[in-house]
Amino acid sequence: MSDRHRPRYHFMPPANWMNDPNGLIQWQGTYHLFYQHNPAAAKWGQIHWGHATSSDLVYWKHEPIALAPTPGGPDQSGVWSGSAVNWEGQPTLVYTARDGEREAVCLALSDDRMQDWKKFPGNPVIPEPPQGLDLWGFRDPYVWNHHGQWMMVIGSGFRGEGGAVLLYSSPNMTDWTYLGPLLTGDNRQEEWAWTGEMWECPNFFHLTSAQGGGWLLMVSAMSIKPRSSLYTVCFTGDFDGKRFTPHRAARMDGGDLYFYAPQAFLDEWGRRIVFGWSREARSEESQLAAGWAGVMTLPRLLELDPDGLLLQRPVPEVEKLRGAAVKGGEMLLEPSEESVTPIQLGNIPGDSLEMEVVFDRKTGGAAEDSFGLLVRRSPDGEEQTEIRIRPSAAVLEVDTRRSSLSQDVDAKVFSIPLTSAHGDHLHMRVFIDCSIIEVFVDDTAVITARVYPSRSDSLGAAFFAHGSPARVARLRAWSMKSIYE
Ligand code: DQQ
Repeated sequence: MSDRHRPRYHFMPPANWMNDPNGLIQWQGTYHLFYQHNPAAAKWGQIHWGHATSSDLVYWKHEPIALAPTPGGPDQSGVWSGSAVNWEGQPTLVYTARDGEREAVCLALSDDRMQDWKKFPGNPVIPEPPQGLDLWGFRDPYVWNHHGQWMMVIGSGFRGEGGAVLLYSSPNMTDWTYLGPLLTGDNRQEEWAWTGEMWECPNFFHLTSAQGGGWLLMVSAMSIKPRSSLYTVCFTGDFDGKRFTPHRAARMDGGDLYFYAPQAFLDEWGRRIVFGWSREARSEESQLAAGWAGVMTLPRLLELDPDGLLLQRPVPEVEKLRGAAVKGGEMLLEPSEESVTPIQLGNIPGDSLEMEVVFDRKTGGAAEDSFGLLVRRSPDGEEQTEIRIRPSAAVLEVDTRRSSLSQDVDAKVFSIPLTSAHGDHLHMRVFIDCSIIEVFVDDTAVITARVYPSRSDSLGAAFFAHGSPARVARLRAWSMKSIYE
């Protein structure tokens, strides 16, 4: 395929539209990734569940479409997001059935091969939201087994109040009892981030750590008017079997709506792994012309550090894609507004690589001081994407305002706090795959961004420092193999 912006080592369907990851599960060793899919066009529409399998979370095999809307059925307008569980030894999908504006919870079952899904004859298992509540939305069931009892969280919002996650339980997977809201947002608070009016795609799970761990609630916060996806919010706290008491809340990815509707699952090794959906940042017209839209992020391993801070890093399997490598030693970056320090990438293509850079950690300084990396850079710097650290504000930023000369793209400065300040060094990993860039700093600050350079020579990389000197302790870069060849 000749489309320069089409990623080569991130999961995508063969063609057309993809949004949320769904039904993530490892079954008898095989990873299954389902996803929201419009097989008819590269735009959102009549949503099906696409399906792919993998033995290593890196290389994927496309499988037949798993679920399609049934004419006249409760899902006739779309098979929306949901999760997968092992229900008495049988692979079971728990999904949102859309009929017009109505949303209900349905099940689909298969044998171990997961090639032929049958909708449960007793569908819908939850036909409507609880009575007497004034809600925005009722969708995206996420199910787990809690001490022998089935539990489910559903995304919603209380009108005039804020987003909400509704908690249900069931002894048998088919009869569900509403237990009350697991957590409700407050649409007036903006102390650290506004959490919108509705919460989509809740995920709720315990993350174990050496210190015992904690419960995590991930929600995709949405504004109703204007209708827009905001970002994924992650709460960490305690769960007593009925109520969740959050102690900490943070945006999970500074790329905001470009890392949305993530789903986490536990693999057979006990690892909690999350995939997010990265939507396109170019016009619908360009997406239709390209014939594809939507990319899965790299699978990320979730862990808690000793202070209860969420750690996110790509699963180690991703390293098998590394090819040609370059290394660089210590380097002092003199501050300059005009000149940059080019990075010699040799044979490594500047649009398909991983970079690992260790910088000396800096704190404080003047407000305008910054340092970092320029990637997808044309030789004259006309196009470039700036990945910068601003020590005074203690933030990581990805600036896409000069990423493309095209006016067709959403370009802005993405920002996320640097929450971990341990040690003398700051550890940055950058994954570039054509139009998707994922930046991880100290495994705690993450930004996913989309870029569409218009120049075919926007393939360079360089270091920069503004305001005061910075120091690179070490650099390594690898070309990344395509998963599609
Ligand atoms: N996408 C699905 C919904 C979900 C939203 C529809 C989040 O189930 O709430 O495609 O992106």
